Amino acid sequence: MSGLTIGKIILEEVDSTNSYAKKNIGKISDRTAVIAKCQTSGRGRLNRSWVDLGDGNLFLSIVLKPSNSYHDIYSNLTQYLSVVLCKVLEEYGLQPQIKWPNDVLINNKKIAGILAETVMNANCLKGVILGIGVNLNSNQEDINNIPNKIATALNIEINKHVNIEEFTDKLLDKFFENYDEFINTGFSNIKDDYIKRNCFLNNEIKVQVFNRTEEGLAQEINDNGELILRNKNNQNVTLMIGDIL
Ligand code: BT5
Repeated sequence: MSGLTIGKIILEEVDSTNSYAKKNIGKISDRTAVIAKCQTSGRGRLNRSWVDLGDGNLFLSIVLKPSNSYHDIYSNLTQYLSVVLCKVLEEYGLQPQIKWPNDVLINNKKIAGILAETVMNANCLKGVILGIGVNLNSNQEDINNIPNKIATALNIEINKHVNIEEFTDKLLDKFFENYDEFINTGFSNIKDDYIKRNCFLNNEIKVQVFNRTEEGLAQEINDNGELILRNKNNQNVTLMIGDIL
């Protein structure tokens, strides 16, 4: 059953579902899913790109309009979506893991990417665009050609073609099942679910934060979803964003 309150815009081809949602934010209502069958210029964070692996892969942007002003917990929506995605992948018999802040991995290989963008007009929040790409159906050769990343796709992991509509509906239903509760309570609402799937805590790690690198023991995820590193000077460093290397 697909979520009854979710509007859907389905596009044959687009540059990027996030860019489309951004351009049309005034016309798209709250809780709308923009889905493209083909994406020609998919975007990752920091100007990186997201590779379209052909038919049967998911390119989705969820448009949300939770209030007229920005609240810090909206930045945790990417972590919320990573937990939702893990729960859906678990229904396929897999054991996904989360690499802070929101990479979802299967056996250490990246299966999905999440990109959140906010659209503001002066101090007024026009919307939050939560973009997600999930590799659902690919061949190993195309996966191997993804630059700078060891990746995988769901069909490779379960050895079976994946029905994209079924997967999309599962993801959207699960997302909206607890969305209102999450918006009202914030990261603490999913903290346990997030931590139990993590693959980085208690490890010595390096984190790229723009052009600097922080190094230390990944000690904790706090109630805001931030990563606390204990560095070699025994100081705690709190990170909001970054890439674990
Ligand atoms: C992300 O960025 O992982 C966020 C990607 C979000 C894509 C969705 S698709 C729908 C919506 N519309 C958009 O335009 N974007 C969103 P980041 O953490 O910066 O990772 C990007 C890196 O992941 C790239 O530099 C590659 O190394 C790798 N990558 C690219 N395509 C991939 C793929 N299909 N599968 C796995 N890894 C990939």
